[in-house]
Amino acid sequence: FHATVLGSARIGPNRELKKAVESYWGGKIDRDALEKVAADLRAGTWTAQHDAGLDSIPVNTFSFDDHVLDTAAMLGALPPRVSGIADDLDRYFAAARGNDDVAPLEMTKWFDTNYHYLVPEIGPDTVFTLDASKVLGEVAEARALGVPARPVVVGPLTFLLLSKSTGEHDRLLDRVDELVPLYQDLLSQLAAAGVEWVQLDEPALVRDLDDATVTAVEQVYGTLSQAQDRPAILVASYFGNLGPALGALARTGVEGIAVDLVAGDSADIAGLPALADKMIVAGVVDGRNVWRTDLEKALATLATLLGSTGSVVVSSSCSLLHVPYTIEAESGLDESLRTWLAFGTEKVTEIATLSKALRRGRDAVASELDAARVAAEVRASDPRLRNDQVRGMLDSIVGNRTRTPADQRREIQRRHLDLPLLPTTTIGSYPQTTRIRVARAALRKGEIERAEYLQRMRDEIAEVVALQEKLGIDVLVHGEPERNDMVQYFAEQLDGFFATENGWVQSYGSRCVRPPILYGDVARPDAMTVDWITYAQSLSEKPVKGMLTGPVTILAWSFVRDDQPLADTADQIALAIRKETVDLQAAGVRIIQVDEPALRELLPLRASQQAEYLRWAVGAFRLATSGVADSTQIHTHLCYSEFGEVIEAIAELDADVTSIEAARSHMEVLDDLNAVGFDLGVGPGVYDIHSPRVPGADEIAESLREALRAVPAERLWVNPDCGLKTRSTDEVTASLTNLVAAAAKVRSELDR
Ligand code: THG
Ligand code: ZN
Repeated sequence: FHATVLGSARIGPNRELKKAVESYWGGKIDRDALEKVAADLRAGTWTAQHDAGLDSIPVNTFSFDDHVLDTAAMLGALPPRVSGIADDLDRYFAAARGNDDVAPLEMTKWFDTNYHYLVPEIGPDTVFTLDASKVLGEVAEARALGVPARPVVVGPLTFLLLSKSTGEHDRLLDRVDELVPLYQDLLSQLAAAGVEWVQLDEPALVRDLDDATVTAVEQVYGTLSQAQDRPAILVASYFGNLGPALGALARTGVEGIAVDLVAGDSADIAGLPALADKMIVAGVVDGRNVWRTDLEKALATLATLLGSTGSVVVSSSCSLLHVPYTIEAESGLDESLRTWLAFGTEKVTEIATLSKALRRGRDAVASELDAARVAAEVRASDPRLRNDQVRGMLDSIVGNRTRTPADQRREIQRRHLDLPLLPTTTIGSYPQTTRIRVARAALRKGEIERAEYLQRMRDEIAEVVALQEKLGIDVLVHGEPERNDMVQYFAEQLDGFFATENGWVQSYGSRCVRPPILYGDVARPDAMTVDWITYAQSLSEKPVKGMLTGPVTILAWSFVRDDQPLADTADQIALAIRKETVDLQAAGVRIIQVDEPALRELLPLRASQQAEYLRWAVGAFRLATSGVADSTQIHTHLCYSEFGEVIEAIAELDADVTSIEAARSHMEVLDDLNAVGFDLGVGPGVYDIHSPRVPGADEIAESLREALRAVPAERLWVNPDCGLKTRSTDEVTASLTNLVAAAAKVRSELDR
């Protein structure tokens, strides 16, 4: 084949799958209705790609929830705790989201993307068995539609490398011998169904691999490719270069290898004679960002491959799971910006164009090449890409990323703030009540005036402040009723961003996000949060925290311009945040929190690139937070544990107080922080907000006593482990009552 993508979005152009799945969970539609929505979405995706000119269409990239969970289900590796559930779909959703009786699988980030997968649990009792019904079903469905289907399955190595061991032995790769016969069986069933090509996804191979893993690559694919009775095998890598795994794969009998030429490059490929008889699926169209492809550059890249490989297929760099469906759904886009972008549908067209150019010559696509070139020129010369004031300002303060030493700040802030030992606080958001959602919807539909909306949000703030006063919390927040998604909230107020209307991307399960598009120099025309915070502060004598999102998180949760280094863009956002901190301080705000929940998320997959990332990421945070006086206390909040590789960077952020998710990791993180000499304020989350369970005061007190064994009382803060947005007001009131009581109890035990 000549033109393909590695996978497709599945949530639906108008989030049809999200709506259907949630209706099914709520008992509003039955399974047949859900299956119908799913089949229609698949058919729509496949036939559109086929009609646009792709000649091999990925199937089985659809999922009711997550493709890694689908793989676990295919391999008989759902956790034992759901095995008693008779209905297969109920069992599947129980593994994904839990129910009254069972906890769900853990969720974690899919490499360095914004998608989250479910982590299969594999223990000594796991007996792998093959159930190929889902993939065979999709193959048959595609066949019936006349679509040239190429089933996609997560490969055995990536499956094991992404799973979690629940037994003593944690090197799951040692169990790959149990999976190989199942994959052989799968291959023969696919061959029997008439499948010509199968794609086995092995993105885990672009990470740093030890020698034993590289050997396993060669053994596993050597064995699989020796089978007589099988389709041709395409091993798909994405999100970076294969490195030593490329040579290992080249030495096996697999027929094709997909390489990411956007996140990675073609340097390794040219030097490998063993690739001369392989099909290379060249990912030249970026599957995870939204910019229109430079077709000339892509053609040049493809040309370098032509001489050194058996054949070249034009493809996306990864699945289109990570980009919205189509720019056609954006009516508010200005006409110039529109021509710079390519979402899923447009990327498929680009791939078809490139493939045509490769086979029939450039003249066959002259007008497409022209249009792409003009769009690139228009983009490059757009005045919005450069804001000289911002650039000048950055040049003048760029070295300015340090504050007075932390111990001196601590003393100044102690006098300025006059807080008790073990101060209590919350992370920022309070429950997004129905009232808030109703008001937001009414504003959007034009049913209420902006002034009315603002008044309703102020009423919410007043209520949240009153609640915190009543509970006896020491450092208050305004509750963030005016923010829906924090990144979107700031993007809407900053120059250089465009917020889409319908640019939904699956984040996990039925949950989606609409990442803003960061296309030009970032500037802050006006204060963004000062009115809300000063209003909240006017209602209390206690300090109310200013609440901002940090530069790295804004980057991580946006589609970011690709025409300058990320580090430069991070600094521009940092400058905007820095101005906001200065304005907040001038308005009388004494504590400012700059959240960086995504600090860990952008960490490069290869260790060799991590230090450089952390250098600029920490630098951007410090640029954002070093513009205030010593007396202004800077807080930060980090989510999603797994701090391992970034623990030193957390210390280097130099925030006066850091709140972290620790309710579930049993304070281990405090020991880790001590190990790197962290000596600033810290609030290890003392209860898990992701669960509806209300923790008892004794239980919280015990957590605090445990924390005090690692951290002196002068540095310990008391807070939940994350924002309270998703909880009910009743749960929050009960939990915080216990949190305040626990802090008081432990305070009274302190010997002073
Ligand atoms: N904002 C953005 N990206 C994120 C997060 C975020 N990525 C990582 C993490 N947080 C993902 N978590 C969530 C949590 C909840 C939802 C989505 C991602 C969610 N979405 C609503 C839904 O799908 O129903 C839609 C919300 C909306 O209307 O905007 O609940 O916090 N950018
Ligand atoms: Zn959090």
